[in-house]
This record gives sequence, C-alpha cells and structure tokens, in this order.
Amino acid sequence: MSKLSLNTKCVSAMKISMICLIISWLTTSCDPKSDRSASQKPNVIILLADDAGYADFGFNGSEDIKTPNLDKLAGDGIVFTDAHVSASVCGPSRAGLITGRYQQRFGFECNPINDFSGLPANELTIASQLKQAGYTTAAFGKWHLGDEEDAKPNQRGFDYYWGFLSGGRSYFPGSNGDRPGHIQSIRENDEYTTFEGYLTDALGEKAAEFIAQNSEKPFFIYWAPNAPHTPMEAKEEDLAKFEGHPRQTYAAMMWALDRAVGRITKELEQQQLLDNTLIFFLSDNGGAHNNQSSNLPLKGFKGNKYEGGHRVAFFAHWPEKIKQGSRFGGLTSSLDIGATALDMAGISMDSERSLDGTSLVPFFSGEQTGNPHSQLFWRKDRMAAARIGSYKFIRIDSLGSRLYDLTNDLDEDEDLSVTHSDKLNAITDSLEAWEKGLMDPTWYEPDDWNQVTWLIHQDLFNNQKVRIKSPKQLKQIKGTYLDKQLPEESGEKASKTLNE
Ligand SMILES: [Ca+2]
Ligand SMILES: [Ca+2]
Repeated sequence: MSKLSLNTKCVSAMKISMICLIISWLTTSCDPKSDRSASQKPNVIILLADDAGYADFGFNGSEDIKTPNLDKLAGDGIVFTDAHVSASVCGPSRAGLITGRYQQRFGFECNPINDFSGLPANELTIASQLKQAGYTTAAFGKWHLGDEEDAKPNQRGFDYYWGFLSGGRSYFPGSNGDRPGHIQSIRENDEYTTFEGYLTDALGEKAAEFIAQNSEKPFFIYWAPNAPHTPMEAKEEDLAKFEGHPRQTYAAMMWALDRAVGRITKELEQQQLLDNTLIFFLSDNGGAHNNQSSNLPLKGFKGNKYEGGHRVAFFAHWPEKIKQGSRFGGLTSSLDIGATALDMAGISMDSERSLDGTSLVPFFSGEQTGNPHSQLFWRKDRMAAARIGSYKFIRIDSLGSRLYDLTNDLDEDEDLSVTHSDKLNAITDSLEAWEKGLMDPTWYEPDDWNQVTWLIHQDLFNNQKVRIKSPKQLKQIKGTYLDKQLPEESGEKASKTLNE
C-alpha cells in the first residue's frame, strides 16, 4: 500500500467520521428525549399524602387497603421503615419539609390558625433554590403554609400552582368555599378556578399536564393532595369497589390517591422521564383518629408524640441510582428531602441557613450505610420528643415524661425512666440543647386543642384507651373530674392566640 493511498484512505475515513459526528449531533439535537437522558439534571417530585396511616399501604404490609401503583414504585425503589416527619400535624410538618429545616427555628411550630400566619418571607423553600438552579417548579394541592401575600406558592419559588391554600376542603366542587378569594377555593396561580369530578383525580391530571408541557427542562413538583384527610368523601364508583369493607370510605379515598399517582407515573413513562426522576413519597403525619386510618403496630396517631404521630410511610424511587427492592432501616427524616434534592441538583448548601437534613444520595447507592441521623427532635408548644439511637423520649408540660427503647418496644408501652436514668438524663440534655436553637412559636393553637392533646398524652402515658379525641368531646366533660385535671392555660399564650 502506497503512502498516498494510505493518506487518501485516512482522509476518507476522517470525512466519514466527521459526517457521522454531524449526523449524530443533528439527530441528538433534534431528539430532545435522547439529549435529556444524556445530560439533564434529574427531575424531583415529592408526593405528599395527608394523614395516611403508617400501615395502610401494600408496600408497608397492608392487605385490605389497595395501593398497587404506589406499591410498584416502592418495590422498584427504596422503602424507609424508620422515617419521620418533623411534626405530627399538617402545617408545621409541611414547613419543615419544604425548607429542609426544623420549623421551630422560624416560629412555625403550631398549625396555622387564621389569616396572619405563614412561612416567614426570609425562609427559602426547596422550590426557590431549585428554581435558581434552572428548574421549572410547580405545586399542586393543599398549601397550608400561610395565605398572606408573601406566603403564597408563587411567592415561595413555585412557577405554577394549582390547589387551595387552606388545611382542608371538600373533594367535590360546589361547596361553600368555592368562591373567589376564599381560602378553600381552587386557585390556578392566584386566580380563582374550579374543577370537575373528584379533586384527587383532578390533582393527578393537572400534574400530568404539567409534566407533558415541561418535559424538556428539569422540573420540581410538589404534589400535595389532601387525601385521605377528612372530610371523608369518595367517588361513588370507588365506594362501590369497596362495598362491605369495614373502612369503605377510607379504602376508596386511598384507591383514588393511588390512581392519581398512577396517572402521574404513566405520564413520566410516556415522556421517557421515569428513570431520570427522583420521586419521594410520604405522608405529612401519621394516620388521624378521625379518618379510619391505621398506624399499627405503632402507638398513637396524628397530633401526638408517639410513633403513630410522626413515623410515616416513606419511599424513594429513582431507577438510575436506587437498587430495586431495597429496604432501609436507618433513622431518616422528611427534612432530608430538601438536602437530597439540593445535593442532586448540584446546589451548595447555604452556610448562613444550615439545613437540618442530610443528603440521602449516598444511602441510595449503599455507598453509605447506618443512620442518616443519630438524633431527631420534635416540639409543638407544650409537647416535645427526642429520639437518640433506639431511645425515644416524650416530655409533656404539666404531665411528665416517658422513655422507651424502640428496639424491643416499638409500641412504646414500657417506660424505662426509672431503670435507665442515665439515658433519661442524656436524652433530656440533648433535647434542651436543641431547644436553645429555636425561637418561641410565632402563634399558638387554640387552647381546646392543647387540652385535648394533653388528655390524649395522659392516656397514652398510662397505656390506656384514649378517652377524649376532639374539642367537641372535651365540651362534654366540662365540670367533671377529668375536666378538673386539666392544667391551667398560660395567660400570655392565651392572649396571643385570641388577639392575633
Ligand atoms: Ca396531615
Ligand atoms: Ca411493648
């Protein structure tokens, strides 16, 4: 072979590879899907149920509550069995989740009570930070983080919002709150709108539409249906499916929740985005006493400091990084969702405003094992709790405290305060040290709820059946022996609740 022919061949080969390169560049540029899978930052979706029971998912062992779409996602991802929200009621739990910080650091300790309360303007949300990193952001469903102008979703980092600002509403259109300006009305951004059919379905549909319209750029979706929070309302066809079920309405509402998740998942599949999307699923607090939910084998329920209040169903799905069928028993928090999302999007943590969560990315891959947290804390007004290792401590003002070892006592009925006084002292010190970094609550809840919660803890402390679960039941015991046991309300707190 002559030198010349070799050179000619080389040139021809170079030409061919150049042409191939151009063709390949052109085809990739013309096909956004292949471009997206190669280089795009992962999408992030938080699916947040409301008051769902710890036990009420197939992936957590339920046999009578049917959640096939969630079970499929959980089975393809990682299920966290010792994961906790930062509050056992809706508003504060959401404030912690959306900022990645203990909400007591900025006064959002109690449930918002009326117009004045909301997420302080200087707190950053996951949405505002991901938006700065180029994400398109959307929130759907229940907000409950304040309805003042600067507390609304569009002011807190969300490009798009479809939902309602209050803590609850009817699942059907046409209720009293469905009028312009009402806190329960549906808003598209801040404009009054309405919907047809069943709200949980509408929320699934709206999220799917957003995914279809925003598939070319990374997005963040905070999807927060009110299901299965009260009012207990289900579609006729879903009720018919669970005819004769002892928890018929709840089972139907959970079925609708699951169907909406299925709708979202299907859209991700159609857009070829499922693999490159990190999905978190959790409930904002444990199952409530008034919606037929079950937290078994956990003790307690929404609103109290037992595991049933704050240990929640929780999984993550991200096929590119998470091994199918994983289960993880390390101590995890909803506060970790923010840290994980920012880590994944390559956003450095704001050192001025330290996050309380830790990134779960190394735990997804198994690169890191053990507990993401050595300790977690809770406080709402007069009720506090701490978890250190397997030990759980509960402290209620004017009532006392309890210490449990969850290793052998997940249902928290063997008080170790006397036999493990060293542990008791250590955990009390840790809780008090954490409290030094908090501010006083900016608002308080009405005193009847505090009294109900105090009575619930009294019964749970004594391993007794809970007698009073609502302010309505509280009224019925006025003047009785039980009523006289209640601690006096602090004058300062009472006036703060009444005057604002
Ligand atoms: Ca809730
Ligand atoms: Ca026990």
